[in-house]
Amino acid sequence: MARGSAVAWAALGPLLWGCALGLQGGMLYPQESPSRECKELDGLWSFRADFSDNRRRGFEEQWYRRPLWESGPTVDMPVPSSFNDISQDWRLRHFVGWVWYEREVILPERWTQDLRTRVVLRIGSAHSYAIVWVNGVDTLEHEGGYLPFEADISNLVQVGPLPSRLRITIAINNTLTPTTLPPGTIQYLTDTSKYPKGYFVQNTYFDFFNYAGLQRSVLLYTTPTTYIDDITVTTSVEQDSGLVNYQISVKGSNLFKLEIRGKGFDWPLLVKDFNLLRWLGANAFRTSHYPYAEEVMQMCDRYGIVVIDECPGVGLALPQFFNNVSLHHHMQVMEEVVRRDKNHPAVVMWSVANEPASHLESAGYYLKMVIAHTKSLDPSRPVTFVSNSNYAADKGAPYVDVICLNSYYSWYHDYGHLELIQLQLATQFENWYKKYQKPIIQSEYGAETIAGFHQDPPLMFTEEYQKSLLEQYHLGLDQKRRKYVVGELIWNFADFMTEQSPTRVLGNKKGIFTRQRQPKSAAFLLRERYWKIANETRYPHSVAKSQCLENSLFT
Ligand code: BDP
Repeated sequence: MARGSAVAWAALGPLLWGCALGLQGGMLYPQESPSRECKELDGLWSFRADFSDNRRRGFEEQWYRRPLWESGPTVDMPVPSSFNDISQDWRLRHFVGWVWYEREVILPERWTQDLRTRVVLRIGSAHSYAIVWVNGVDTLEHEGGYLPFEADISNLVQVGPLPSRLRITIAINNTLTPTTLPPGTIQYLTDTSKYPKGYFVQNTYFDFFNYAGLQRSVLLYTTPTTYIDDITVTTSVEQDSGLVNYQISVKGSNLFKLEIRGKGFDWPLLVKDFNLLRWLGANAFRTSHYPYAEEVMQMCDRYGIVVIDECPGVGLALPQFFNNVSLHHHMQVMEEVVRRDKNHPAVVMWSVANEPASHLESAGYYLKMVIAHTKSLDPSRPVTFVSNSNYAADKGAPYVDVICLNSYYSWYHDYGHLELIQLQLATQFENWYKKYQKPIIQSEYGAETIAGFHQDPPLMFTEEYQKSLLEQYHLGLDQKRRKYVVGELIWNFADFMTEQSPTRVLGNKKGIFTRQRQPKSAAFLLRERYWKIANETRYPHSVAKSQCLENSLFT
């Protein structure tokens, strides 16, 4: 949509890296500058869920053509937030289908009159399929939640004398299908003795609640008509000098409100979480199981937290999810992830999936292709996916740089038998290392724990059990840490909401902090451990550190 077709690449530094071949255009984080103004559209939007049987009434009646209130009742919906947790209407919590958001904005006169100004509408994320209209004009469509998308809307706002009032309508569909990321299926329940006619449910194959809506900020910003579209920063070392290279593409000549925001972006929560990471002495996390908000990545850069940046490739559990349409979409999503996050020094590795059914032949091919594509987009960073398959059966592991493993010894089996953990963990590491000779990260381990439940000797679900289970894991991890195990990531930082099931008590409770960010006993154990390790490896030339990196890709 950019006006002016000239695209100039200004290379301002030696280009050591011919990357970004597959990246179409930039997705820079909007920042105010002498030549850019921003107008945040966070706050109250008008909202309506389309409860009609086929969920398509909004399109049939063209709700986008007129103010939303004219076609029926609307409710207030805060942005950013997930629509599921806001209303007392239970139907909204589990709603599957199209929801409609609308907001009117008054633009500064200069934006509408100055033809040397570009006006861009940017949506931080809309889960999961979105169509955007500006003043009733179909402007933009985007598939996939968790990543930003934008459109130059100058030609819609600069149309003669003062149409300074702008109506933005966004229809969002949260239905997960076999070709979305994450995938899902819709199941119609046809037994009329049990279910009303047309009754359906959304099946998912991952362990978090499928919150949806405008969960990150929406904003308008301006650039001059000649503007920087993209920046790519790469680093290298020449003799004893560190080099920072950059390539610029120019175009054109408080209190927690958890429960009520779903996973809507929240600054106080973000700052609290980083304070907790610092308190813990933690230095890394994985964006399980989708890219986090850009503000999170910026905080990681600032706080020195390294990140395994994971795309929404979660729930790839069924054979039919490994098809060509999904593969193509998955590659496109990786392009969007790399395009958005490539310049964050915090990102140390890309993860293309979590626990795919990687024992399948079709999954092997699929993962090979997605990993190769990601490497072609960014040859400078290692690529992985997170496996919970058996080492002998996994078909994707040959293609990763680092093996990432999830295991739940003495939790999902051998209930209560904490004494088995060290043996089972050692077997896991030895098998994988013998087969692949690659560095290994324990990317998940943990136990469900309800804060305030106590029992000694420990029983499952108590704080004592979580603590003891982690202790056993740590003994096993310490055996390999100085050899080839290069990282350990607890599951999970904090409790989180999931779908309802007999194994989940108001969500997943494997957090070492509650959802309100209060520590369980295990948080103190981890704090001691992380700081101890940090102090051991503080000096770059210490024996501990060089041993730790032995055989790793990073030497
Ligand atoms: C792992 C999944 C994660 C779940 C976790 C659990 O990667 O999403 O939340 O198990 O069961 O398999 O707690």
